[in-house]
Amino acid sequence: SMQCFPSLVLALSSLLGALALLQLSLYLRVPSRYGKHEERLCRPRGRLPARCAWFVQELPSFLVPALLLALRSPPRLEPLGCRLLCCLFCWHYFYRTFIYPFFTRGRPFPLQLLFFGTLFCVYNGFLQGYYLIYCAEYPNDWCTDIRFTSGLLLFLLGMGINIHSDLLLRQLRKPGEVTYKIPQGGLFTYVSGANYFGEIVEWFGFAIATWSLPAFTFAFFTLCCIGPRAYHHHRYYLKTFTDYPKSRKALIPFVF
Ligand code: NDX
Repeated sequence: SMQCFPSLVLALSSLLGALALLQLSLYLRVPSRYGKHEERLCRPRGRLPARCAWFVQELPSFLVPALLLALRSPPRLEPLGCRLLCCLFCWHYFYRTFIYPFFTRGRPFPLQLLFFGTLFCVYNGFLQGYYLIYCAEYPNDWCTDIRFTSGLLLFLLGMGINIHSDLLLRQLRKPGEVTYKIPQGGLFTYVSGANYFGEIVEWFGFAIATWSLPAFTFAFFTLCCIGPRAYHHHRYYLKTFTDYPKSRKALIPFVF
């Protein structure tokens, strides 16, 4: 049966960190090519409807840790912190897999990115789940530790912002429509990438609550992945809409 190999956790986390840096260097200058940044003419490749694509891509991030949790033998009942944290991760990806895709009105998603996205979700789902279920050790009163409580609060706040902002984006379109409009309301009043801001707050909250290398590395990866995307969305809006609100920032309210 499986056991904890700390060097495996270290190796997988390091590779994730390296991928984050690679991503930052790739996507600071040019955006990742899906959604409003896809270059139609240059890439006549296959695409999958957004619903299928997001479902397939995100499913492993739910399934892998959920299976690890369910199949661990003997079942790990103590400490409560581990199971709670693993459930938080699964909860996010339950939303992202089973709820988000069924309501999205996004454009078809490029197959090539779908392939890498799915691989990424298997990898990260395994790393976070394996660490929490086989390696993490918390004192029995971790649930009352300031890191756990403040991290959990940030996680819930970020998740709320993320889900609400995704809802606002969806309501910009009628079913079947694929045009872009100026997002309004909620945190979009302050930033172009309100959904990304929420997601980043969420994963840094998770990192603080778990106080672990894999979770901090994943939060950093998220920042390097969707941070540049928020910046490119912002530039796209400024270029496309002459009446775009002047005071709105790219990612962080009032700052950047
Ligand atoms: N999926 C995380 N890297 C990613 C898919 C792409 O969950 O090769 C990471 C995730 C993957 C990426 C994933 C990992 C890295 C990959 C990358 C592709 C390349 C990259 C694999 C897995 C890679 C290396 C080199 C390291 C291997 O038509 P449309 O689709 O544009 O419509 C949009 C609509 N919308 C509007 N509608 C009307 N008017 C407007 N103005 C509109 N603006 C947008 O709203 C969409 O239907 C919807 C949302 O669009 P957008 O662009 O704001 O968000 P999107 O990027 O699609 O993300 C959706 C949600 C969001 O909540 C975000 O926070 C979360 O997913 N997310 C996304 C990406 C990664 C991630 C979270 C994370 O890292 N935690």
